[in-house]
Amino acid sequence: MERTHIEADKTIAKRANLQSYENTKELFTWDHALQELSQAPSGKWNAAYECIDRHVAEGYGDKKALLFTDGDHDETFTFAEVKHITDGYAHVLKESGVKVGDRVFIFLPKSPACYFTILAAIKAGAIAGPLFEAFMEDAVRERMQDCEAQYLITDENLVKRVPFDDVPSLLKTWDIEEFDREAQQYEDADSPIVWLDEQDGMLIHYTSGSTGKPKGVLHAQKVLPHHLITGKYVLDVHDDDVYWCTSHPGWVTGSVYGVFAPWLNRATVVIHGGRFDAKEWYSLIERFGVTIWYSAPTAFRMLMSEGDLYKDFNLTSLRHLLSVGEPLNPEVIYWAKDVFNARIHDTWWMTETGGHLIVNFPSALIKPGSMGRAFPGVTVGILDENNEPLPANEVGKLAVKAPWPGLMKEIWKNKEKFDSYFTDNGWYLSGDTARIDEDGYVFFEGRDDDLIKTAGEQVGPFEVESKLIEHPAVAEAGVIGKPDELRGHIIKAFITLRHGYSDYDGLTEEIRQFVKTKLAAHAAPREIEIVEELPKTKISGKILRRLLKQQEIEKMQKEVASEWQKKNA
Ligand code: 6R9
Repeated sequence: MERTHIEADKTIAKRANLQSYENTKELFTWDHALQELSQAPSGKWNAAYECIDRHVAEGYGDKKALLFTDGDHDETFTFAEVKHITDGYAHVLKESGVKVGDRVFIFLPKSPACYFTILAAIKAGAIAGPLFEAFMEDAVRERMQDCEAQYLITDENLVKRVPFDDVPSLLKTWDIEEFDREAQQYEDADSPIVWLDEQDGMLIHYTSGSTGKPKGVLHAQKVLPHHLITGKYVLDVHDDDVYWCTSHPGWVTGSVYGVFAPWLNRATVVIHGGRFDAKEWYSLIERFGVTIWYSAPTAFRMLMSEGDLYKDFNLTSLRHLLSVGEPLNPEVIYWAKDVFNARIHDTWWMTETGGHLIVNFPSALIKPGSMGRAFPGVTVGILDENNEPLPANEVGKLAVKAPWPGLMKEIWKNKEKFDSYFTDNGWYLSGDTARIDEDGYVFFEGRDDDLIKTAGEQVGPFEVESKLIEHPAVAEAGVIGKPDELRGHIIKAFITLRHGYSDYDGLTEEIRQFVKTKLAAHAAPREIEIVEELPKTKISGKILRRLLKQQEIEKMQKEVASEWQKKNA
C-alpha cells in the first residue's frame, strides 16, 4: 500500500511544546519574547548572555551544557563552566580592543573551543564570523576580505590556510591555545557582557554562492526571539533533552540550531568532532542518550546505505529527528520510522531567513515529500512570474511575507543584492520553486534554475531523485536536464550504488523502468550514469546539480569538437 502520511505519536504529541497547530495563530510576538528572554524588557540584549549566563543566574549552573566527543575522548561542561570560560575569552577580546560591530573570525574545527569563541565574540559586542573547517585559502580570503575582518582565532593547523598578506584589515590573530592562556588572568573579573541594541550585528555567514561570489549575510541581535521560539516549538527542547546537531557552526544550521536555539532553551548540547562515521554516530546516540537529532538528508542517506548496522545499537532514546538543507526523500522518512521508531521532521529555511519558516511539529501529522507548513504567524505564498499569489497546488516561486524576526539585516555592503530579494508587494523571494496543497503543506520542487523542461513538460529533479532512491540498488541520485536538440532537455540521472551492490548488465535499464512505472514515463531518466560519488557543497552537503549540468555540457562540447576535428583532419 502506498504510504502518504505519518500521524503524530500520541505520547510524544502530548508532551510537545506546541500542542495544536490548527489553533495557534502566531508565536513570534513581542509578548512571547518578553516572557522568554530575561533581558528583553530593558531593550538591551546580548545573545550570549541569554544562551548561557542567564541559566546560571536562574540556578541552573550545574546543569550539563555540553557533551563533547571526538571518538577517542569525551569532555563535559556545565553552564557555570561555559559561563566562566566565555567570560574569560570575552575579556581577552575587549582588552585587545574589540568593539561593538567589529568582525571576529573563528576558524576552528568542530569543538567546544569553536562554540566558546563564537559566544565570547558576541559577549564582547562583536560580530562573530565562523568559518567552516574544510575551507581552503581562497574561501578564507574571500570572506575575510569582503567584510574586512579585524580579529581571528584559529589553531596551528588551520592557520596555514590564512592568506595574511591579502587581509590588511586584520589587526590580531590568536592561536586558540595562546588565547586560552591569556584568558587565565581574568579568573575573578566582572562580567564582560556588552549590552546591545536589537539592530547590532551578531553573526555573519557567507552563503554557499553556487553562482557568483559568496554574500555576507548579517544577522542582528533582533533574531533572538526567532531562535528561541523555533527552538522551543520545532526542536521541541525540554529540560531533560540531549540534543545533537551534526553541522559545523560555519554553516548557518550549525550556528543557529547548533549553538543558539538549543542553548536559549537550556538544552544539553552534543558536539561530535571529526567526520561522518556511521558506527561512531550510532554509538554516540546510544552512549549520550541523544533524544533530538538534527542532521541533513545526505547524512541520513549515508546511514541508510549502511543497511543493518543500526541493529548493533540501542537507539531508543531518540524522540524525533530533524532535517534541513536539501529535499528530504519520503523513502528516508519511512526508513527512519522503521529503524529508529521516530519521525524525521523536515524544516525549510535559508541563511538569509535567519531561522525556520516552514516546519513540522511533533504534535502534527507529517506528509513525507512535503517540507511541512508555515510556522504560525509566517505567511508563505507561491507566486507567478508577476509576483502575484497562485492558487493551491500550482507550482511557482516560493515566497514569504516580509518581515519576520530572523530575517537578515543586510547583505554586507551590498544594498542592491539585499533589495533584489524583495518584491514591490512585500514578498521575500527565496529562489526556490514549490507548491502548497489545500492543507497548507509545502512541497519543494527545486531551485529556480534546477527545474527541467523536457518535451514541453516541467519536471522537478527532487521527485525523480526520490523515486530513484526507492530502488534497492540506489543510494543517492542527482538529476539534471541535459540539453537535447529534439526535446529541449532530456532527464539525466547520476546515481551512486548502495553498499553491496555493483553495476551489472541491465541494471540502469531496470532502474529506468522502475521510475517509468512508479512515477511517470516522461519523468524517467533517458540516461543514467553510475558514479563513485556526487559533487556536493563542502559545507552543507547539498548535491550540486548545477555543477553536474555544467560538466555534462562541457563533455558534450568536447565530443562535438572532436567530431569536428575528425571530419576536418
Ligand atoms: C538552512 C539552509 C538554503 C537553500 C534553500 C533550499 C535548500 C533548505 C530545505 C531545502 C528542500 C528543505 N533547502 N532546506 N530544500 N527542503 N527542507 O540550508 O540554508 O545553506 O542558505 O540554503 O537550501 O534551496 O533555498 P542555506
